[in-house]
Amino acid sequence: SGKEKTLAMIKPDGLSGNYTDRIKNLISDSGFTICKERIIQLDEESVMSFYAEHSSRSFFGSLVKYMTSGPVLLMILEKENAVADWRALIGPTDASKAKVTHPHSIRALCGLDSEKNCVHGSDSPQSAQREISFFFEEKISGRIVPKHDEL
Ligand code: YYY
Ligand code: MG
Repeated sequence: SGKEKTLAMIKPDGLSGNYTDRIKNLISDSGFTICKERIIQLDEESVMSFYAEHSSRSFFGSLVKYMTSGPVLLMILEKENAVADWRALIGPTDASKAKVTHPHSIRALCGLDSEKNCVHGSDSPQSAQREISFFFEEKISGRIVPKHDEL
């Protein structure tokens, strides 16, 4: 029963809407440790690479625009069963449905719809490994925002 890591992201609307403190409180109250965090302004190239599995979907262009509309907060979260537990805490993809079916989820709290759903979570341990290395080990294209911008 070792600890597991997952990749969490507060998307542009979550960050600009000042939900960060509430989300971080939910993170620590749920037993996660934040191992590393960084704020970055993603560019189109890095979003297209991050969401490559969705590149043929009709919503892809709009998704890229949304994800580059402002800085995001990236976090590596750690606990036992981190991947599944973080997915459970954020709730379903469509935030408007989450408000009905999962009213205590983070997406219900701060999301809007199936695109603007305020947070991301890796969907499997394999995805978590890929996404953590994508954002924390590779030199991704995008602008690193100085830490004091978080406040
Ligand atoms: O993993 P999760 O974020 O819950 O959903 P995915 O099905 O992987 O979709 C990734 C991302 O794409 C979603 O968070 C918003 C966007 N999206 C969308 O804009 N419209 C949809 N109908 C489905 C997904
Ligand atoms: Mg997904």
